[in-house]
Amino acid sequence: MNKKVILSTVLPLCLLISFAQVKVQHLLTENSTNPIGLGVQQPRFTWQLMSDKRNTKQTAYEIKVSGNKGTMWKTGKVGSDQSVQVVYAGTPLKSDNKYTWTIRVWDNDGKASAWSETAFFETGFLNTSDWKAKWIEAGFTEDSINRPGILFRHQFNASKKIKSANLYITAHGMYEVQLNGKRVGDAYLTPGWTSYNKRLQYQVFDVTRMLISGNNAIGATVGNGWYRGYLAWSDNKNIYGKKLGLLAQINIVYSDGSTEIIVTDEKWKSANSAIKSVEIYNGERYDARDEKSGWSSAGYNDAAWKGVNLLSTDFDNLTATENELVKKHETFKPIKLITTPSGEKVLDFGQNLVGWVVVKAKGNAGDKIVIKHAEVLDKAGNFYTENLRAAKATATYILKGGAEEIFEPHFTFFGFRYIKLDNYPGEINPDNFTAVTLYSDMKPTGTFTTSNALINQLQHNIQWGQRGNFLDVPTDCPQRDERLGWTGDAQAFSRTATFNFGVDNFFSKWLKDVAADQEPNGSVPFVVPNVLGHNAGGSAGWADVATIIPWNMYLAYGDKKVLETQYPSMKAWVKYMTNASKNDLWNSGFHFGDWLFYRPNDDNDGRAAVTDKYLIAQCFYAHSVQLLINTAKVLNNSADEAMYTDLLQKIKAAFLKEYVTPSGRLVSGTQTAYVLALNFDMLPEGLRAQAATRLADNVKSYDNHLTTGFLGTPYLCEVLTRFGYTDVAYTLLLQQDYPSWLYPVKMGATTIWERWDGQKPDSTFQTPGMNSFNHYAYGAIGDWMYRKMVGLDTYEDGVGYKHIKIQPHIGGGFTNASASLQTYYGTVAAGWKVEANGISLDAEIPANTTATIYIPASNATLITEGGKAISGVADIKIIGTEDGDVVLQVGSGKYHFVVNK
Ligand code: RAM
Repeated sequence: MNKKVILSTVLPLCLLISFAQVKVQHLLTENSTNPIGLGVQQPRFTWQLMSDKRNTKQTAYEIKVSGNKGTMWKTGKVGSDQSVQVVYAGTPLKSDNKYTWTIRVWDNDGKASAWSETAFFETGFLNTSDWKAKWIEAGFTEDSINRPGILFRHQFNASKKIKSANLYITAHGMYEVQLNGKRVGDAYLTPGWTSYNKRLQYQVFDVTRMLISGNNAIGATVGNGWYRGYLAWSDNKNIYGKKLGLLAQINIVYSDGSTEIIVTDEKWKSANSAIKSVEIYNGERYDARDEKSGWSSAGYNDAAWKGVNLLSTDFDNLTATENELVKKHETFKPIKLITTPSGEKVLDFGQNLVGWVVVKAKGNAGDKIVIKHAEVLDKAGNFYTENLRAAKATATYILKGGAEEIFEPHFTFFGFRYIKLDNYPGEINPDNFTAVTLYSDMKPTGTFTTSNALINQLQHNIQWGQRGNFLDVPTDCPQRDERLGWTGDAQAFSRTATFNFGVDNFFSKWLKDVAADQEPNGSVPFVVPNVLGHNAGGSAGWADVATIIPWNMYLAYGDKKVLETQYPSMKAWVKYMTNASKNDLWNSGFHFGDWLFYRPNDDNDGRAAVTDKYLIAQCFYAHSVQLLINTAKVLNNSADEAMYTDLLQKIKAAFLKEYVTPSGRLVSGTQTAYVLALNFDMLPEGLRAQAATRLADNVKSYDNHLTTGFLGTPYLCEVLTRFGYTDVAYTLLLQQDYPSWLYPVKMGATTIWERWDGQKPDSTFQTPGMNSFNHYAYGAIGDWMYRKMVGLDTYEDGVGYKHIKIQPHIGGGFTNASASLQTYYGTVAAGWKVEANGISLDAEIPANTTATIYIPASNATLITEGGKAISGVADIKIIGTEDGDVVLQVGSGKYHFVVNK
């Protein structure tokens, strides 16, 4: 045999072998890649199987975890198909330690993969006694009017060669920290926002490479932040405390194995910073002339600095960081320099975003740059800030003069598309301005595109609403004097949120604050962290965040721990409603109701879609109880399951008696009333179809417009589709005038608005008292767009996309729609195209999952896959037909179906 022949036969064989073998990749610990500072004793491991072969499944796995003293956990071969969130059960972990792990799997052909690359995780402080540091505060009387940022510094000697060093740090206020003159890490607005008195997160940074053997210095700037800044209204400040403080500890391990700990203590120094004042709502005033050059480096002369005061406080509220920190993301250059009719100099960044502007400037000492922020221009084209209410949203920089200076603010953020420059020294060069976005560093997970440019813009706006308002906590809005964790908005948008970004850790963390701030009687606050007081809670549809988001996280991520952790909080909320009910009817207390529903200005003509608030309350009461039943089932708590099942029957019976006529008419004839009653199964089977018809008729009676507010909107199209009115859902989706999803798009929106008519057709604005142009609640339609329109969903019997459902709903005149989602198993994708002589459908199913696919076709003989009749494709199982669809069962792989007309 000549050489050529040998090569050509051997090569394909090698390729075949290497591709046929399953691989393990994308190792996650606690849903993150190589995290440090974990605060859990039992981290959860997730991995992905990669294989070019269809229908690849895991039948067994083996995990090895090692620490610096050897093996911590060896599972041996475990017969299991679980590849998501496998709980560590080895030797107890120690604080501030690094562990590595590796995994191999066996597939359904019984073949083993190679061992994966090793991943690692590091534990944080697992016991409060690990803290050796002391809380420090400024050693001088703070300026209580301007409340400038405060600097803390300390010089120390690291005597030997450094093997590793971790910085543990948190603050009363927001902090930024430097070591030897350099910023530590790339996180902003740390330590993030939690219910500080009960839960204050610390961060851990690996600073091994930032330290040197010899003299080092650490310096931190601390500003008001959420801790003691102005929040909510009526001069509400100092919510968590009056004084700024810092707690920091560097744990150093030297190459010779010895250790040293550097801590905040009485040896530190303090001084005022160049940040003259800084508030979340009002922005920052910074005077570069007061910068202290070299302040965070060794050798700096701090003789003029004051000492610090020690604060004796326990560490019980300290907790490791669970969510992704806020980081910088996209940047934007101005698309236009505008001189407005009233003569203002305005830069337009083309996108309503959240973050700040980095500005380059050269000038004389004392020159001032004043930057104001706005979301919109008014009808005349002038800079409009009335809707920011009391928030000054201004960044002021005073130059020190000389070389070019670069400014960006600290400890604040702005929601804006436009900036206005007042008295700018010299000519404005747009090149010197860069808008930088800031938001929690969630992984982007979803894509969604269609043949309709307006709908694609709507999706863009939904994603940007999420970017702007997932800033450590889910906020309602990012620009006015509010920016609070409104619970109703968060629950309404939570399912959609899971499609755009990975929000498992984001919500797990925030839900702990929901529980922490829950009142002893079970009432859940309007906003979390609660800054509105003990009585500001218990509203239907807001407080139900306690049950709805945990369940949504379980559905989207298969996260059972979030259910376990939140279960007491979920139960307490239901208990609250039960206690507030009489004869199983919850018809008392304050409720926001179907917030911002359709209410035209021409009052009293009967068109305002007012839904009885207690009818809404009863629906959400039932829904929360249903979610408890589901959760009790998942947690194998049959006693609770039985108890809540019994309760639910009573709640529904009371609903029927109070709000439904014998023929099935609801006392409120609104879209929201029918949507909630149908979505939460409040009506007996026999009354549902005609209720759905009433809903569809109602839509028609408003000339094919929606009239729903925050509570009805998320389920509107969902219910229409469920009861066979997808055509009506599409009509609503595609409606272009007020009220509709596309109306703001047509008005040039780049984010979702708080109100359907934030800006009216005549370009005037809704009341400035409440008119945000970046509010994600109405973006909840995204859920329907992914799950129903494209049809990419998970089954509840295989949550987290272990059992995928692909059921497209073709319509609305679209010629294509497709979506993809990064799940813990890998990429799930689906998409349909209307072709000249039929339709085509693509699906991508990751290894170790299965999918049920619904293909719109009257029978299986009309369908091909990869050019072959599906009956002849071994990997496809034909299950049957259902409502005009052929139903197929497949395993992992990529599939291209064609349905011929
Ligand atoms: C306003 C906001 C927020 C909403 C509350 C009830 O402050 O619109 O989104 O949840 O009211």
